[in-house]
Amino acid sequence: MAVTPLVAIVGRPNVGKSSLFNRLIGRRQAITHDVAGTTRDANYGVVTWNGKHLMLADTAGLHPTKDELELRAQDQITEVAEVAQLILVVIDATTMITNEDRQAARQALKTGKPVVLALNKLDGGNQKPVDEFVRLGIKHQVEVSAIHGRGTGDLLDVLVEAIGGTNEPADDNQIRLALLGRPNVGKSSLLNSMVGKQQAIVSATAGTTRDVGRASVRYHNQDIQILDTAGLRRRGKIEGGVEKYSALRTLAAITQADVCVLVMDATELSVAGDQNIAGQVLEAGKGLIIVVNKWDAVDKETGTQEALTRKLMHDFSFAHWAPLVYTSATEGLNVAKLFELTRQIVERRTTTIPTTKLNKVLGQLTSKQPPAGLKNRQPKIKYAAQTDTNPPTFTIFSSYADLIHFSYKRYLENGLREAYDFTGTPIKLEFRSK
Ligand SMILES: Nc1nc2c(ncn2[C@@H]2O[C@H](COP(=O)(O)OP(=O)(O)OP(=O)(O)O)[C@@H](O)[C@H]2O)c(=O)[nH]1
Ligand SMILES: [Mg+2]
Repeated sequence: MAVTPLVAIVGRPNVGKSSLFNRLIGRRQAITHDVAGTTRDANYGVVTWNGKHLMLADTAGLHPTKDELELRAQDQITEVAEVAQLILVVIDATTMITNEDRQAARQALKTGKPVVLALNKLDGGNQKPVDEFVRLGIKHQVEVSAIHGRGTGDLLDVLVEAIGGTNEPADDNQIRLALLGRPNVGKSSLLNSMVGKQQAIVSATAGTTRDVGRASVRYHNQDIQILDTAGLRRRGKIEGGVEKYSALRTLAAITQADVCVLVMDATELSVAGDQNIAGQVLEAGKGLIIVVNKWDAVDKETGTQEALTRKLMHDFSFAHWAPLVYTSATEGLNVAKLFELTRQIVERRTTTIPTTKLNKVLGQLTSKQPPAGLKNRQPKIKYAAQTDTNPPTFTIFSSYADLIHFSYKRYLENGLREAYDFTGTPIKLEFRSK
């Protein structure tokens, strides 16, 4: 239903990829949910431009450890070739073109995906002859300055245009459900169990799913396509490449999905990595179900499940609205439940709340607890309107909107969630000064 195209930002070191990424993501970066491990070095993010959503990924930055040497531009492209909808090659337009730039351009074009060239660092005067850039063979070229913000609007225009038709929602009325999670947690087994027949490759060794496996099922007159994501790819020598690859694959699966299932292994929980995946799902604005799989393999006493639920509610408090399901792929426990949850979540994500009703709820919330301000500057919330679905997005007009504190935004979100059932989906509140 809702595909968010993935734009991979590539280029040789020091051309300004991360600065450009930050500039394009803009304010959104700063207001990303405060989740441990997801904000600090979030190098993916959704930008909305003329009503289109794009997921941007700073490919070189996707690796979790800092001290790793950056991948060469060509290796970056190899990694993104299959999963990105568009490749944005960044070069430093104030220096001579290098061989690495040339190879990156050539290789990006070879993927057959749309390619856009950003001529960065053009903050005045020092540009090299244009011929040189033209010879790179990339049709779409945009001059930008990541530091000063010059040309970023033009760049976003070009990105949206170059992506073209692939930006439209796949018009096949299928719900897409992505199974995400670390290697070996049972994603493929869950898919098999959901489909009810053996279709994906399942194995006891980590990293056996070679590609995204897909299977479609029909549930209550609704087609649901299940996407299985590859686990860790064994690529031998480039250790960093392995991690990056799966991070990007996960991201790519998220951009294609309506609802994501974060699968965890009950016998081997790993909080940080899973929080990270959940953070990506939130940023992309997709639905989320948290699954604790292999529940059959856990020695259970009275209170085992309750205690684990409490722990996970705490670990995933930033996604407290996500349903938590205990499954066994091998025994079929609670597997069918995922279909019903998915259907409900998709329904909630497409709901539109009438403006009068919305403002009634908002009025109650603000009169019960008005936002705090400064001495002479008191934010006063005026009205709200739902401005988007998938995920439900609300624009709230207020005086001194920039003074409204994060905790107050959360208060409003929780209040809306109490009034309306948004279980399983993020909602977005956008504040505008008026
Ligand atoms: N006991 C138990 N074992 C399970 C369950 N689900 C999966 N397994 C086992 O866990 C192992 C890994 O399962 P896979 O389905 O291949 O895991 P995966 O997440 O797809 O792994 P990658 O594709 O490598 O990331 C296999 O040996 C499965 O039989 C479950 O619910 N209970
Ligand atoms: Mg698998």
